Amino acid sequence: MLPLILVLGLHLAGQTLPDSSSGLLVVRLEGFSSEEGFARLAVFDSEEYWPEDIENAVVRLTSSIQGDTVIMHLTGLAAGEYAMAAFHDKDGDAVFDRGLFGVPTEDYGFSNNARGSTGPPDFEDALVMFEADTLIIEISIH
Ligand SMILES: [Ca+2]
Repeated sequence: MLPLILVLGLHLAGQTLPDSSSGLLVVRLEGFSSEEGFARLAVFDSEEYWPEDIENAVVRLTSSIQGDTVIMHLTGLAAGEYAMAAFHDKDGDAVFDRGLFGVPTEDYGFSNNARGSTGPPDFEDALVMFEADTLIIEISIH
């Protein structure tokens, strides 16, 4: 076994050490009611734009939907605290749609599965710590 361990050790030593942006963020969105349209995710590092000003999100991801679950992978995100908002863009117009009195007409969810009492949850309640490692987040869409 010793030679194998030695070879493995040398191999690891030759790799680039992880830096602050080498982590992998995996976001599992579940609970889609149909495969219509797209799943959209926005990652925020500032309360200023939370949660609907997605033009100013750090990262925006879009995926087609198969079954009731979507898994998104994100690399290159700097370590830090982030809050995520996701929604089911059923009509594919890239807008989180609302009906009368601002009531959402598309399903949505937030990191930590945070819920607000009368509106979106507080930014702090949805914050997750992302470090230079793999982080798996699950968000229920409803
Ligand atoms: Ca829409």
